[in-house]
Amino acid sequence: MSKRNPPPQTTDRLFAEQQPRTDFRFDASVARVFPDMIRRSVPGYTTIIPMIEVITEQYAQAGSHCYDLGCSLGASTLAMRHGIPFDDCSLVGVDNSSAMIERCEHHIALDDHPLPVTLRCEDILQTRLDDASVTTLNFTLQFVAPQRRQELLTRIATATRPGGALILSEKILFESPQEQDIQTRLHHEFKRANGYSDLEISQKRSALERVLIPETLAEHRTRLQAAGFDQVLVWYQCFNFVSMLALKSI
Ligand code: GEK
Repeated sequence: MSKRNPPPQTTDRLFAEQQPRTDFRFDASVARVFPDMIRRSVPGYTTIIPMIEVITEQYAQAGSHCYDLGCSLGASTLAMRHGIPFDDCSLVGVDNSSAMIERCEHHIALDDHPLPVTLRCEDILQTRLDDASVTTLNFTLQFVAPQRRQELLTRIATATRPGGALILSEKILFESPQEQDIQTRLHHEFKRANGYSDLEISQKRSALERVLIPETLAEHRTRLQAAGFDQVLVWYQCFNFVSMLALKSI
């Protein structure tokens, strides 16, 4: 793995030209523009990443495993790496997109923190989880089929030590149609302010329609509690994007 030549990154123009509707996929073209795409599309992403470091520092436990599930290019993995205050922890990043994992390897290699990181190109529904203190699902659960979400969260909660935490960031739905309209409009305005055209916004929305399935905060809370987490709180919200902290009592 070369430390000298990180893969080039470019501006996201994937939906700039009129094109036939296809489902969004985390392929090589998305991996190439991903840092620009997520920063300009997800309100709060640039705040959430450094806070993952702060939260990880609070909940990581000596000798435990920390997991970043749906790690993409490793932004949240690196935040966790810098937050873990113990050198006997292991940190594992998992993503089932080989294009993401290949580029993630370069990002991890360029970061000179000594804590080793293991990357697995695996489905998070299958990947082995045990003896965890901190697990992150930063905008990943929304891409898992809704009928498989409970099984995944139960596996995470079961693998988590008492006193451990899950950081769960998601795009959400609102109970009130009026609030849904306002928050959706504000999200689109955020994208416009970041240089996306109306055509890009609408083509991306159609591509994600069957792939990214948001749910209400109430649905997330109920599922996290059923999974075995004792406390669930929202620590961040910007428009229709939230980050929750699910805790297991000591
Ligand atoms: C960040 N956390 O930068 N198994 C493994 N990976 C999956 C699965 C699955 N079943 N489903 C989706 N993914 C990152 C951002 S992006 C969020 C996470 C976004 C992966 C998928 O390949 C992609 O890399 C990631 O989850 C979601 O903090 O693009 O909005």
